[in-house]
Amino acid sequence: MIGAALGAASAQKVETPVAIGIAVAQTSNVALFGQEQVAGAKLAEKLINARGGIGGTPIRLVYQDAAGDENSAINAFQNLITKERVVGIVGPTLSQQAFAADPIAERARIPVLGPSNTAKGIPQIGNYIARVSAPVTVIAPAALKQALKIDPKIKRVAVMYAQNDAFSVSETGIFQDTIKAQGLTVATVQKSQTTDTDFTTQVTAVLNAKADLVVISALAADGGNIIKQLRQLSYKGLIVGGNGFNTTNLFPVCQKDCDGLLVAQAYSPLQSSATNQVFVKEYRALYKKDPPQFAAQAYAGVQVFADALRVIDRKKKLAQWDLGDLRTELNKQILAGKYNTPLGELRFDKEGEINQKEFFVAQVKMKDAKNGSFVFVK
Ligand code: ILE
Repeated sequence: MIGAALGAASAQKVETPVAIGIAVAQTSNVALFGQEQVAGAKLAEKLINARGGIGGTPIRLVYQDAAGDENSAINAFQNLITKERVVGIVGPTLSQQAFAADPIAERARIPVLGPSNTAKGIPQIGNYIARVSAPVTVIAPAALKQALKIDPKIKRVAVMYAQNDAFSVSETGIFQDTIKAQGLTVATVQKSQTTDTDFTTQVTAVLNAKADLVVISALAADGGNIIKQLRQLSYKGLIVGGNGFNTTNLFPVCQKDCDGLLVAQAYSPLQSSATNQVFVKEYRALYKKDPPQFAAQAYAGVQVFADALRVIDRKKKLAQWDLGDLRTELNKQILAGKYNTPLGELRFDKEGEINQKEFFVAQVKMKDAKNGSFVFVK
């Protein structure tokens, strides 16, 4: 069996407990999101196993740090596929990483559920790639429309985005289309890098453009600094942040200047389904806080794998499957099923794109310099 670790998946039986790979950012700036994903995945493993796992067989999550760059994500995927022989992978954290790592899984025929990849084109990477994270096309417009509700006099919108990040590029495209479709003017478009820390040039251009709304597509560390520097240089209007701003880990970065930020949400602890209310209660009991979107999505990713595996297991016990055959069957079953998750009822289209019904918008309310919360306004 030692040699089998290097051999083709097709000659291997499925091991129990059933291994599911989690390849998210546990280090780097991207861990600002990844931490929440690990928290969500851990709770899923705990609850699924407490309820009997897959027809009596427990699941076992295998973590590989995908960090914040493409190579780390590729290595994490390769380890999970060949060494850990997982049945499927939840990951990576960034779309930028998914475009590099997902093709590895596609070639090895391992189902992947993107837990937070929201750029356009992710499910189209391959037949084995689906996602539980609603794309920019459906989420991004919500926060912008909320800003217009709060301040109907908004006319001139400044757009900022991280040009070295696939998701940010994708999201800003949707934001800019929505701005125009709402009859507003794009007053300026400012580009930065996710690794930048000084945004004086861009912020100065935004102020010169006399914008009455700023819309930013970036990740949490750079994005938080952009907000801080906008306020330091006296920008007074509303700010809409994209999906990269959807974590309380942003608060220590922009501190009191995070106050008032609008961010669309693919998840709300207030969503009333029984499944979500149990999830919220268990999350609070374990972590002493409300579940954030990235935790809920990672939880949903693990849950979808478990629910689909359960259907397969009822036809033929998982331990009797050939690993390669099971991965293919699992991929088919994921796309065929319907799932009651904390995100609400989910299905996938035939390409693996998520079909989710409810979206929300929250506004940041800071209590003091470092602590605050997302207050749901829609
Ligand atoms: N949604 C983004 C992406 O697809 C980030 C994920 C914010 C954490 O890359």
